[in-house]
Amino acid sequence: MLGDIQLLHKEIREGNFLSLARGITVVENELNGYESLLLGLHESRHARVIGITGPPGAGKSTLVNALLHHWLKENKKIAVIAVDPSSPFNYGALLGDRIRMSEFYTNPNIFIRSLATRGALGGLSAKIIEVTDLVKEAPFDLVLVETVGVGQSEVEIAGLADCTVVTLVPEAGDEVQAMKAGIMEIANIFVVNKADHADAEGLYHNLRILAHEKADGDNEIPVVKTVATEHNGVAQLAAEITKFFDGQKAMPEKRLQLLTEKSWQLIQAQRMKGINRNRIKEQLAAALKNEDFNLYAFTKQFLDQNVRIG
Ligand SMILES: Nc1nc2c(ncn2[C@@H]2O[C@H](COP(=O)(O)OP(=O)(O)OP(=O)(O)O)[C@@H](O)[C@H]2O)c(=O)[nH]1
Ligand SMILES: [Mg+2]
Repeated sequence: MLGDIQLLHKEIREGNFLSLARGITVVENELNGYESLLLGLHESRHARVIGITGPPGAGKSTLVNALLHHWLKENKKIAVIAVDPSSPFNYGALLGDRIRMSEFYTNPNIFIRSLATRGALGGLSAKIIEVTDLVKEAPFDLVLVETVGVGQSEVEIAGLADCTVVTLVPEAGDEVQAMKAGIMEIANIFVVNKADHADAEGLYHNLRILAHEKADGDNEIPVVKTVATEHNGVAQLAAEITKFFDGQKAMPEKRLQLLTEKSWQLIQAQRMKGINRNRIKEQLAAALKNEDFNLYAFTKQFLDQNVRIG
């Protein structure tokens, strides 16, 4: 088995897409060899990871599609990891993504993979981290990770990506409000997509003011207007991403911060392994039959029996 994993790893490093797809399945489902595959990864070999986040329907996939067109002209090799929205509400949009992206499925420079979300606490981020790290092992220039951002998940994507692009749209009025509550901290670049809509200018203006207020010396978060469907503003967005990466070269602090965040997520996932609400409920139902039931004693016992230490 170990030999198989070594071969798989070698093929992934050589850029074999089929092997990469298999490797992701191994990691995603924690199949045999999952741990040794991850333990063999080379941290130093990396493609840059760009997180594209924002509310449902903001045009993230359309934007990714337009960026792919742009970067393909520069001969870049790119991977896209689309983190599936878990709610059935988004299913139509997801199908739309597939159709829109299908033109790239046979392109030898583009690798696209969807990742299903997990319900368990910590499960989602740890899996995205693991899969992204595996994808980085293949010879890509850029890895794009699209996630629907609703509150906490945006913060999580920022812990994963070298550059976080927060995509907003004019129609949702309370977004700037939400940003004040923390999204501001995680955005490296703001996109005002659907700039063809009438009130885009207002959102753009407000974001510029916010970015200016939060500016750290000359480092003001750029705000880019796009019409993703028309590919308008996409070259400018790509240029801002490149500029951001160029500015990051001299910042080892950011790398340390990212690795700390990733390690924290992985530790959390490890510690929560085998723990889920159903299991707690089952054991609780049994324990409640005992007349001197005590929640704290129950919890302590549950932890003793279920948490893998070390
Ligand atoms: N008018 C206009 N429509 C756009 C623009 N960008 C995207 N759209 C449309 O907005 C809808 C949603 O676009 P998606 O790219 O699927 O949005 P998303 O953020 O990936 O959506 P989820 O993944 O479901 O969160 C689609 O119908 C797009 O055609 C734009 O710049 N202008
Ligand atoms: Mg999408």
